[in-house]
Amino acid sequence: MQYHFPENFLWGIASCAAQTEGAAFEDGKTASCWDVFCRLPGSIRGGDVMDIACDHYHLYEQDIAKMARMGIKSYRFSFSWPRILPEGTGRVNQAGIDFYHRLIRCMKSYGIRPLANLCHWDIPYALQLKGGFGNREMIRWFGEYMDVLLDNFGDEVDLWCTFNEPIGIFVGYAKGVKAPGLRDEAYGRQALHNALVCHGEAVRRFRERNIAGAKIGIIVDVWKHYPVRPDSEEDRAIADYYNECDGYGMILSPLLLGKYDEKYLTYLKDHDLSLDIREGDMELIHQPLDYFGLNYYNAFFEHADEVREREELKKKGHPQHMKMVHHPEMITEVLYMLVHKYQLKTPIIISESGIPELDPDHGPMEDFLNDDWRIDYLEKILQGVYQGLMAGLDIRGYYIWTFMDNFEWEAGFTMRYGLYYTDFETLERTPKKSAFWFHDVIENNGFERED
Ligand code: IFM
Repeated sequence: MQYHFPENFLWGIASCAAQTEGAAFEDGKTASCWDVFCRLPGSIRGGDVMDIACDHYHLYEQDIAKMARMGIKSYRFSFSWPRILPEGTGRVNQAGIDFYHRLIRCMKSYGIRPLANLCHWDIPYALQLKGGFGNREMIRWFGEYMDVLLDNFGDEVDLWCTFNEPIGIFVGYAKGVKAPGLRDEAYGRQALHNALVCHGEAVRRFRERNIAGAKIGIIVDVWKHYPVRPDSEEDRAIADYYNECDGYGMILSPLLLGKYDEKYLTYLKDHDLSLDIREGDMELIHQPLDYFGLNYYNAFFEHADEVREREELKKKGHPQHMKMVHHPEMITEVLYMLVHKYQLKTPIIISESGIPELDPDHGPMEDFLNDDWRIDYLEKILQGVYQGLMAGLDIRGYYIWTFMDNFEWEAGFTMRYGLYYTDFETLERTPKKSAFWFHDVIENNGFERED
């Protein structure tokens, strides 16, 4: 069957400053919360740090040239807040501004459209010391950061995004496995609420400028949990918990419906937790978006017995408890959920999808280049996107995570998501089979597949 995508479909690549740029302490950039978190013993597999990462800061020209050869139409990158505002607020670092000018101009010289993301978790450590997203002052600081970006790049970038995956903030403050490494559930839930208000404040300031043609949205990852046995109350309750109280529901309900879900509110009450929600917060969060970015990786099917077993293993210190079963096809159901349950009316961009290969022992490059299994997975996701399009959903683009293997947060350099293989010693990038595949998909504006 032929999968042919709409004209002007935005084929893109997504990345993130902290995971790729390196130059962590160069040209006036100060530490981000992640630079510090990496240095906490035991926080990152193998003790890796992101100081050099892929050195995209210096090698961006060759990276963008490679993207251009692949035919990429849009490059989703993020600004490093501590590179722009080393103290988080106040003093602007001109060298940081200059770098992003060079980066954006380079993309545009190849006709690649920038999609600029404000926050991909790496806030300035200076602000982390003041509580980070746990501190409501963050709303003002975030707004100021938005203003600095609009002052400098408002006429160069027409596609903006406030946050990538705000859930990462909850995980970092409540569960400790991401920066800043705190394990305080109440604080984590409040930090997430505050981050959503930051999003709203940034959108408000963006609207004030009335920049002709410029669009703003937010990117949310949806890992949906389903009951294995839909008639089992236990399985349903587990799936509900993960969706509404530990996952996307905590973000999509306020963002798209203007209120927290009843199940979440009940959970908070039952666990003696409460959120500090101030007057105007919900309106600020629930502002019209120009597009919605969906990151889709996988879905989970929950069986109460397996969950109990998993929890037991976790208690005994075996965190690698989840058997990874892949469900690329479930993206269509998630798209329908956005439109039906969350009443999404704006265009949708699939802002990330990808699949990693583990490399804990740093095996030879040749083992990673023939990634047919990645191509199979990405095609299945695209089949799901296509089904959504055929059902009339307004899907405007599809971005792959990611251009080159990079620093995969708590997994350090042991998880390879790239279409290009990165040799982290020499920093050489080598295309995998999937890079050629994506080139062909873009060139043909689709692909052909039998099943
Ligand atoms: O690497 C991350 C990215 O930063 C956010 N989305 C998921 C990716 C893969 O885990």
